[in-house]
This record gives sequence, C-alpha cells and structure tokens, in this order.
Amino acid sequence: MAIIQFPEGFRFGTATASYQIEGAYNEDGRGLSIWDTFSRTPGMVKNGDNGDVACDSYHRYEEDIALMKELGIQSYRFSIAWPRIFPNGDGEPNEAGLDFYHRFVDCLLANGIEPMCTLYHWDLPQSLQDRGGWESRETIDAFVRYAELMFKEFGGKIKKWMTLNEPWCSSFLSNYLGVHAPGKKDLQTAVTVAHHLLVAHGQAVMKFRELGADGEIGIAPNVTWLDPYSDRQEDVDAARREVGWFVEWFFDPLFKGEYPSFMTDWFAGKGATVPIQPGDMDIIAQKLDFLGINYYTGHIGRYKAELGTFDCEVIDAGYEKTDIGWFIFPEGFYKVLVHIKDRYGSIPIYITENGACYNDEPSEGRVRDSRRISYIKRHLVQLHRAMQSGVNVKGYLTWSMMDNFEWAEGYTMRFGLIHVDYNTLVRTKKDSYYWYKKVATNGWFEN
Ligand code: JJW
Repeated sequence: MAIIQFPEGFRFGTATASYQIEGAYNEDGRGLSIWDTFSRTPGMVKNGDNGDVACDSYHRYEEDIALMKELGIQSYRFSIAWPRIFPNGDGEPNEAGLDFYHRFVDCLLANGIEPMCTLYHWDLPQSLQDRGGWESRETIDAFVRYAELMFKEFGGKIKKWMTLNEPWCSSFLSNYLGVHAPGKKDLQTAVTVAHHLLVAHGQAVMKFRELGADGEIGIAPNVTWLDPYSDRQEDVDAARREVGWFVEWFFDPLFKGEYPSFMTDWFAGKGATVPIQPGDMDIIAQKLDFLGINYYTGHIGRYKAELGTFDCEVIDAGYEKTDIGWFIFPEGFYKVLVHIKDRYGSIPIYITENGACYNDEPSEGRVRDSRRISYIKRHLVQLHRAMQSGVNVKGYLTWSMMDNFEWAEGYTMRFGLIHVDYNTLVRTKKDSYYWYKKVATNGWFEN
C-alpha cells in the first residue's frame, strides 16, 4: 500500500459533452447538427441509436449538478451545443439556447463547481455542413463568430475554455476513417479539415485575447502512445508515425507554428497536402494558457507494410481490454505526457478526459464496477509519476460523469461513474462514484 497524494490546489472533476447527454434535440429552437443527420443514416450508429433524448440532461441538469456536488468535484467539463446558439450555424443567435446555458452555468457556480467549457465537441450545425462544413473556410469564420458571442455572454462566469475537443477525431476519424460524422473516407478531406480546425482554434484564441476576456483558454486533443515492438528501425519509425498522427500533427503547429516534416512527407506520399494560406501558421500558434489532454489507450506497434495510411500494426501483447475493446496501457499515459513535456515544454495541463468503458448493470441498487476503479487508479498512479517527472498537471477530469451516447457505439458502451437507465432515465451511482468521491474530496488515495 502506498498513498498517492496530489498537490494542494490540484483539481478533480468529470466531463461530458452536449450531444452525448442533453437530448431535447428539437426544443427551444435548437437547429440540427451533423450528428442528428449521421445518427439517422442507417448503419452508422449501433442499433440506430441517436441523441434525441440521450440522458435528458437538458431537463434534468439540476439533478445532475446535485449529483456532482455530492461527488465533491471541483470542476466540470461540458460543451455548448453550437446549434442551440446558432440554429443555422450563423446569423441571429437563439435567445432560448443562451438562456439554457446561463441557467446551467449559474447552477454550477451556485454549487461551487467550476465550469470548464468546450466550444466545439463535434455537433457542427448541419446548415454549415450543407455549405461545405470544415472543408470550407467559411466554417472557420462562423466558428469565430460563435466563439466571440460565447466569450461575451459568459465572460466572468466561465473562466476556462477549450476551443476544440479531439480534433484528430473530428478530422481523421470523421473524414478519412468514416467512423464519425460526417462519415467521409478521403485522406485529403481529413487533412484539410484538420488544418481548418486548427486555424479556427487559433482565430478563436486571438478573439479571446482581443476581447481581453477574463480567464484561460486551451484545446483538448486526444493522444495515444505506441511502444515499438522491437528496436528494429522500421518498428521504431512505424510506431513514431502512429503517435505523430495524434500528437505532432496537431501539437507542432500549435506550439511551433509548423507541421512536422516526417508526417507531411508521409502524407504527401499518399497524395495529401495541407492547404496552408499565408498567415495560417502564425494564427494557429497562439500562446495557450493550458493544454487539455484526453487519453484512453495505447499499444505496442510493429511495422507492417501496406496497412493503409500508416504501416504500424497493433500487437496484442496480452494487455487487458475494457468492454469497448481498447487496451489498458497506463504506462502509455505516463510516456506520452513526458514526451509532450520534452517536446513542447511545461505548459499547464489538465487531463480533460480519461476513463473506461465497462458495461456493468445495477443489481439491488448497486453497480459493482471495480474494474473502472482499477482503471482510474492505475492511470492516476501514472499521472502522479508524470508529475514527479516535471509534467505540469493542474487537474484530472474523468470521462464520464454518467453513461451517455458513445457516438458510433450508441448507448451500448458505458463510461459513467453514474449508471443511466435509458428507458426510465433513472441515475444510479456506481461503486466508482463513491471511490472517486473520496479521491476528489481528499486529494489522495491508497494504491
Ligand atoms: C478512435 C475506431 C480504426 C470520446 C476510434 C474510435 C476505428 C483505426 C471517446 N472522447 O465519448 C478514437 N473517444 O466525447 C470524447 N475518444 O477509432 C468524448 N476517441 O479505428 C468521448 C473512437 C475513438 C474515440 C472515442
């Protein structure tokens, strides 16, 4: 047994996102998003599930915030649904949508919980998609107008902002692998979208500074880690590129104002180039106040020719998997954090997502999800190690506060500390909720 103690002022929290929990998809003037469209496209989401009702948090947010208060968390990460604010992506804002987020944020503050707001967590207004979506630079302009209104509306109330959630997912997973909305399968499209997302991020940060907004702004990319299968150069290079797809591809522009040549060369070999316009790279490389990091899984990777985009084969090294099939690789969390510090410096970091899918169901009022506790524990141990190694971590938010709509997996994959019965919408605290309550309250746990 050892006590793992986090420093004074370290913040514990939980995270969610609008489309995954809110429901009320056609209420109070909300416009449609690309996820409303995608989830209605046969075959794209398991069981044909969609976010029409989700956890109904739009109507039940007071109950949810009471559960958060009892959980003892200091911070809560949520996202604003762009189509509630601008039902058509731009034009006139929708007062009812603004009112909802004011009521919601006021309730968080009244309960002593700090709001951390993501501006774009994948629910792009469908009307913008109809005009080209993130492939078009007009969407960048629309995003900046939306961001500006949010900074003005919620100035003084929301002090921590993230421009984008997981741009790797909203570019490559959505436009090259075709797994998420809008479900395209074209590498050039994905590379273009990734670039436009980064420019939109940079312009939003510039707007934040220009307004002299009170607070901090960052971004929340998802990262992974691959250890090479062997010391053979081809294994090392293949694993390096796979990590580079998630890390360097986004972080080099953000922190160095340039794309990594080992990756641009690779993509060029596949016929994809970045549509950089003059000034773009300076816009992207705005100074950030903090970096959000989402980490779930990592692998052992081995070179294998002609696998697709990359040449890195995931090796089953016998690591356990969570119920969604992702390998549990806590050491990868440590390694990628140290890698980020070594390459980009000691910017303050919030872990904006880390958590596990286990589909345990309630029985006699209890959900025995000891495997989730074990997963979080093992990742907190590695996080603590990273902090001892000089990684400047300020807080940890677990995904998720409650079970919710897990994108292409629909409602089949549960990540919550709180179980949601999707027939009755009844919330049941899991064993992990009670364990995390002690961690969040005490700032330490026994390992
Ligand atoms: C990769 C699957 C082919 C969310 C992926 C699928 C096919 C090579 C969880 N993070 O719900 C990554 N999440 O909304 C944000 N993060 O590939 C929040 N990444 O691969 C959570 C899914 C994901 C993924 C899912």
